Amino acid sequence: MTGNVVFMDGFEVDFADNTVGLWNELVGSSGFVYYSSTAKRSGLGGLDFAKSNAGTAHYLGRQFNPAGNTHVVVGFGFYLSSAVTLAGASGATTATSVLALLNTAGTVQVLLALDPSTRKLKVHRGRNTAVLGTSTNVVNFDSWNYIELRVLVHPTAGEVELRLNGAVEFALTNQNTSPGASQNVGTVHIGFPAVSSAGGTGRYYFDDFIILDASGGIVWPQGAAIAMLGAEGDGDHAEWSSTGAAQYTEIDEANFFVGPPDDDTTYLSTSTVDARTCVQLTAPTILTGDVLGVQLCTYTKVADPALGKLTPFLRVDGGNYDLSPLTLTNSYLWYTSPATVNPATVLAWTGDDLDALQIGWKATT
Ligand SMILES: [Ca+2]
Ligand SMILES: [Ca+2]
Repeated sequence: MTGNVVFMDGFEVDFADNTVGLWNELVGSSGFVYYSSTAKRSGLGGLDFAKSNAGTAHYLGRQFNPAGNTHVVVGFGFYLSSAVTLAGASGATTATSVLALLNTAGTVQVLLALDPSTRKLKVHRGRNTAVLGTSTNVVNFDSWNYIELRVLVHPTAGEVELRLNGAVEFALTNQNTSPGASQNVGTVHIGFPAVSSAGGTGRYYFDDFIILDASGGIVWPQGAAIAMLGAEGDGDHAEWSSTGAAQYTEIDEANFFVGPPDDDTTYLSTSTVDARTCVQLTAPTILTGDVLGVQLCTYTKVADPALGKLTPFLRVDGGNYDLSPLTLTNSYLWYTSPATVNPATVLAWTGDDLDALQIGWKATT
């Protein structure tokens, strides 16, 4: 297991429409992002993108690594509705876009687009310039497709490989995949990404979205599903103040597809440096195949400027394993902390590991 999880989202929380959820950028002029309990490939929910006005960009974006990655694999479920007429972009390309990988400076390195007339996938260099490859197979209407895109960013020795429903559509080497001066990928846009004066029309669902860093070895998600493990009991540390009798009941409202967190109504808090709290998790619902990784999701803010950080941690077999500290603001935001392997064994997670796992948080200055 060599692919490191960068970011994943199974869209398992019922966020309000037109909010970023676990992402951190939302661009678009009207209602078009819906967290849905029906537009899903697996689990409790998925993401519904509905866009009827061609000509502007509408997307969710995520900056997933400030330093940038040079070699990534993106995998996701993709549903294309036949009920909405596809329209091409109004820019130089005739395709409508699905996903863009940008460098840390905000330049589009490669764009994954859908030809509205053939329903074949195209990978462009840059916003809408050279077509590097076109799929042989087509994206199916009204059912879930699974797309995997691998990109090695380089101005001459770049690589692009596209898989659609498990079939290798093309695998290119010695490509220019880096029109931007910074040769990395630091941001992903999904939906109808920022293509100058472009952006198509259509209706897409996304689910089971994962990005892996392939610099240490290529791992293909191969249709991986993403399941949420929610809080179901207090863990071994309960050193924070609670607005209720238990710790976990104050932070468990995102467990099920019933609504977003309730902010300052029920919560845990502390002003004690190094105080820990942790919770037990619901049993994993996916127990077949390999576990590509775990991602701890935290919804939090800071009220005391002296305690500006929070350290998420994993508790495995009685040991605490701190993840990277989060730098907080005084507004609630979602943070994601990937953990590709079990820190106690430094091996891939197993179902039994996940069943016993506790997750928690430590106040950090
Ligand atoms: Ca899902
Ligand atoms: Ca709460």
